[in-house]
Amino acid sequence: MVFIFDLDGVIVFTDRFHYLAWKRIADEMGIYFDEKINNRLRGVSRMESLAIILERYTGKALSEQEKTELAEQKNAVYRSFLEKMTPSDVPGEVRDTLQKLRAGGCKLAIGSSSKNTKFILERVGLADFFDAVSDGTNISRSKPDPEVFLKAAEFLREKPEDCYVVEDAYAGIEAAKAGGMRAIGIGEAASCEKADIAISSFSELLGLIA
Ligand code: B16
Ligand code: MG
Repeated sequence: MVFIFDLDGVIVFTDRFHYLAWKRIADEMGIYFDEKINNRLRGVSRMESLAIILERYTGKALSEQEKTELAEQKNAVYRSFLEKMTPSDVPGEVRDTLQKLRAGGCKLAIGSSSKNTKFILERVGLADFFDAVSDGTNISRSKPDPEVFLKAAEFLREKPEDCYVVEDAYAGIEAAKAGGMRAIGIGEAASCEKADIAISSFSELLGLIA
């Protein structure tokens, strides 16, 4: 079987760091931001995330240059959290399951919107683990567009219809379906009605290869 994993919210829980970094920027600008709004940022690109946060901004109009600077400031704060990550930031259940899927002959790839994907994989000791990595650096359209997953399938030389995508974001489930793949929802996305399969814990994936 072929699995393409989303990164943030599936393999590692960097969603907390995204929240804290955006919260700092929002607070500095006097913009209301909470964890419910943060859920809308799952799987969406950095600039689209900023646009969602700015929906509640009431100050003077911002130029594209100012928006880019805000996104860079957020990324600097976010990177300061990432620098502290270690292999222990991958839950034991996730690491064990990945190893068992690999031992069971599955092909495993990453499909993440993040431009920080390779840095995160290095920090947690998974830089050489996956058969392919498709991320925010090789796409021009973010989830719910299927580009990131189609690229992962291409890197693996597999047909989209043979791939299972594991996602925590509604945008990611939509992307998988738009790409003609099977979508497995976990976390927030377990309640997404477009998901083909819902799982409540990562190790349930082993049931699919049994
Ligand atoms: P970056 P995923 C996504 O990762 C995050 O869920 C989303 O919140 C973030 O805005 C996006 O990556 C871009 O991240 O700023 O690091 O390029 O869930 O697709 O693995
Ligand atoms: Mg995610």
